[in-house]
Amino acid sequence: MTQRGSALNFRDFVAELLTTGDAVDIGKPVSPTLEAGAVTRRVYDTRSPAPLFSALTEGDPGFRILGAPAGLSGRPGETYGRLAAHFGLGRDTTPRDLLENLISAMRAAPVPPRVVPTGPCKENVLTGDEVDLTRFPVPLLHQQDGGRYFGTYGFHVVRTPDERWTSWSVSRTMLHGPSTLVGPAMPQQHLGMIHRMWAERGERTPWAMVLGAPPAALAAAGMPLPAEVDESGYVGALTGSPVDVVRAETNDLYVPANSEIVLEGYISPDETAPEGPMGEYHGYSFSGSKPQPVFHVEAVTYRDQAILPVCVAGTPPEENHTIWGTMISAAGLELLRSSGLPVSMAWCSYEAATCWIVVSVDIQRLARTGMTERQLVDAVAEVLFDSHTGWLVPKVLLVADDIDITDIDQVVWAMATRSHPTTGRYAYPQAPGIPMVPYLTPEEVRAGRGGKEIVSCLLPEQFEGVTRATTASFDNSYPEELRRRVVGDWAGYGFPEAGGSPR
Ligand SMILES: Cc1cc2nc3c(=O)[nH]c(=O)nc-3n(C[C@H](O)[C@H](O)[C@H](O)COP(=O)(O)O)c2cc1C
Ligand SMILES: [Mn+2]
Repeated sequence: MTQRGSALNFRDFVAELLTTGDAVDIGKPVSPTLEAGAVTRRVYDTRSPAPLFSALTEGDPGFRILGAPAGLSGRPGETYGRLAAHFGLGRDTTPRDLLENLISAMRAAPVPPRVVPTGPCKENVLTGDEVDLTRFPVPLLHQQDGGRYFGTYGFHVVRTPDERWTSWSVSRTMLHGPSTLVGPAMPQQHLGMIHRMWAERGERTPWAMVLGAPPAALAAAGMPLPAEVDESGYVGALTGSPVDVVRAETNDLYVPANSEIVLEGYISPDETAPEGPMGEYHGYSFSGSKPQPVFHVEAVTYRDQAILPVCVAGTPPEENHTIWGTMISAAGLELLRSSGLPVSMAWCSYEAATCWIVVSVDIQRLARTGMTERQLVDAVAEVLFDSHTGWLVPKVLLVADDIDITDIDQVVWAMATRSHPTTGRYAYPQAPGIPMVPYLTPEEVRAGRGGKEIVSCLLPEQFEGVTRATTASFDNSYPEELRRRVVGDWAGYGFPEAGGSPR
């Protein structure tokens, strides 16, 4: 029996989305060449249910694609429902509940995976000459892309040569040949770190890539946990049960037993090939390809009727914002809080395409520290910008915690009305950061530094724990009794019921 439930079984996750109406089984023939990508892009934009493409016009019959696996939902009160299903949480889960859940698992003891003899991912096994990745419906996602992308929502499995540390991490892979893929393995990311350890010995990196993985495992593989931490143990702590894993056919790595598709083989120590361009998480597609490592596939195993999950990266909200951004928010919040700073919440606004993180500050606690703005900002920079997590996000916004930072309208209001243009912006040109940020100069990209800033939206008196003005709003400008009457009698005034979500 394989383990079940939406967090630990991708097939159950898809079934749950279909049952709750948050996925649509599309029986109409759809082409993996641009059409599945176009439908998925429009699904993100319209917050529609996830598309399950069941009748693809290319690839061997039977294979399916799930688009927008963590897109947002347009149903009132269920915005984060698909995301929450990755963790087995209810459809009404709030961002704060998501983060607290992720953080408690960071603090808990890891629960290592459990090795089982076999599992559904072994229903079909192709090795050697039988390996032909073009039998799968590998989609062309945007017309600007330099190739078809197999791995947009899967994770790499690699282990250090001394077997001390096994990393699960999400990073894209493009189809290169019938049995080869090509994709980035940045040296700051754990995939690149471990690949380098093998390459320095002149050896191939034993490798596997898992697609249609247990959703909680995919999310953890997109989370900047510290180096030397096995994501598998974190998933066990997060879900409360060890992940069932099976040994790969051709190397000594272990993969979740009920995964939809498993590719196994090795990363060449020195061979590269052009990869990209691809529409990316920041919302742009730049022209030109870059040389990246080549992944050789020596065996493919897959479930019957396998489902390939696909993220069509680009303007928000897609999985680079909803999954990556949320996992960064949790890791960042845990770092800031455990450093002792007066921080109550952190959130990568999906609308900012994982290019900023908003941090809310408890101004009462801030006042007790006696810190100046400069001191607070430098302390936040030291904690975040020096970390594996902070490397990923170039901008930090500081706001008082009267602002609900998961509400972009409130963040915009705070930025416009509270941030001083001459004293409120602090640049950190020496801080290292991800070179993919669109506004970086070629010199900054080469140096791997620059373009990082902290914007303070804290008012001067908030450093004394005081807010000079009260908010002129429905919540704050009327007696409670009147507010209750107005809400209660809304239809009586002649308005349609509910009338949107009041803040
Ligand atoms: C849908 C999605 C796509 C991603 N694509 C990439 C990618 O192509 N390259 C990359 O370095 N990180 C990518 N990431 C982010 C990494 O998975 C993330 O930074 C993670 O922390 C990396 O694992 P590591 O911390 O073990 O190195 C992606 C994340 C998600 C959720
Ligand atoms: Mn890692």
